[in-house]
Amino acid sequence: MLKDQDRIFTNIYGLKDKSLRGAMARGHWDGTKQLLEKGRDWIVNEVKASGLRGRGGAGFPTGLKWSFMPKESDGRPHYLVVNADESEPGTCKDRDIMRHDPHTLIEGCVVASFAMGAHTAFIYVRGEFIREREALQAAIDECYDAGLLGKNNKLGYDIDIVVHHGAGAYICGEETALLESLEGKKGQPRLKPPFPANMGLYGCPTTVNNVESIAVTPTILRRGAAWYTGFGRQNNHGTKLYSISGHVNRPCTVEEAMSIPFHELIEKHCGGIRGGWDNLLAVIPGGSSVPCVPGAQMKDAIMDYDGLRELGSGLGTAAVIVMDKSTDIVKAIWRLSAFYKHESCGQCTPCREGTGWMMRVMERMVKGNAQKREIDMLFQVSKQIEGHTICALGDAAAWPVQGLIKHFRPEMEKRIDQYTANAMAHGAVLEA
Ligand code: L3W
Ligand code: SF4
Repeated sequence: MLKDQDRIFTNIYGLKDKSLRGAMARGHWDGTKQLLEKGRDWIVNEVKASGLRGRGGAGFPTGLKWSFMPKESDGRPHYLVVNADESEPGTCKDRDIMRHDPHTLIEGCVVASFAMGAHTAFIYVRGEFIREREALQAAIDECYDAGLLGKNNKLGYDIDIVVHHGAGAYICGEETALLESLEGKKGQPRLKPPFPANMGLYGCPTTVNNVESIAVTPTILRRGAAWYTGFGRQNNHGTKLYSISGHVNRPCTVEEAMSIPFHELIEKHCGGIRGGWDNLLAVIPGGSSVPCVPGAQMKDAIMDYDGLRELGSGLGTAAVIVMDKSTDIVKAIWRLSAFYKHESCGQCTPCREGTGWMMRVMERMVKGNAQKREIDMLFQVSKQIEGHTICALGDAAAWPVQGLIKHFRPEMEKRIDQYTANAMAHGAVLEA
């Protein structure tokens, strides 16, 4: 288990003073100027060496992403954009950072902006996050008052931080849709390439990072890349905020080491599975966009990118949704299908049409009002969505359905048999 002194987030539950004074007393904003004096290259290289991977779901190496930003200015300003549009079902970690430990994010914005030559950082906050925005803005105002932000500040690097409030669309968490929205347009994803590092906000070099990715960087730089790589396995280093919800005895968000065994995570922080481990049906280990894993396989799972990929799923945002045997798993996945259908921006046909199609078939699967061959058809349709869309929402809609069919096909077939038997008992004439 991670020791308290190794935790980066020292106020994730909001029990301590979250003001600038409180944050400083807990070690934040310590020697920030000295970190900047070490230079852009040192910062980027240290973040690369730490092995930090993007905490928003894709796990792209953060230092590498920073290194994509042009070193020399061609006259266009550079921007840092923080993706605080946390909307992935099950995910509630960035919310806690902004609400209770906002100075980790603000200091991270300074360090990251400096490393990439940006003088303005935008934080795009999810529309529903009113208290988070207020806490963040209050903390930013404190920093302006204390001379840590703005022009001619004490740190010797001019930097402004602008909080932008979204309007409540999941798709605006996709980085290019977020940029469109920030520019005042409809939040629809752009084709990539060009990637934001070349052509981002207002056509300028831009890096988009998740809240947690940015918030951890000052501590990594203070303690050193070697300290960070001391946690987790090769390619899966660091500490991580896990949001654990569903059928555990004590749902929580907790910072733990990467690669912690699932069993340990649940026992130590959540008081175990409701009704005991034999009552575990399935887990969605990384937010709703990754496939579910049957409980029997999850018992020995390692909670990192590779460990969960080997189980056919993913770490995603590390939002761990636990389902016990009281769960109607077909209905649970149908609910996700409905979510993705609702959130599809409608820009590309496989996603716009496919998500609705999947949702409607899943609706019938919940009742069993279907034919068994439709299970294969459903799988084929999901395969035609996966990889054929502009953004990852199409994949995200397809994977939960694929996971259901792969692991719970007998449950789907049982329902169809029951529905058919009931219908025949009532004299229905069924289609061939
Ligand atoms: C320059 C290249 N940059 C990749 C950058 C790219 C992006 C990052 C990752 O989706 C996933 C999605 C959700 N040159 C580059 C390059 N980049 N190649 O690296 O890119 P990518 O395409 O792998 O992923 P993405 O489009 O950012 C993110 C999944 O996360 N997810 C949850 C999302 C929801 C939240 C939330 O609510 N907070 O994060 C969960 O699994 O489905 O697969 O920056 O530009 N050659
Ligand atoms: Fe929009 Fe879906 Fe296409 Fe993404 S995949 S651009 S959400 S229609």
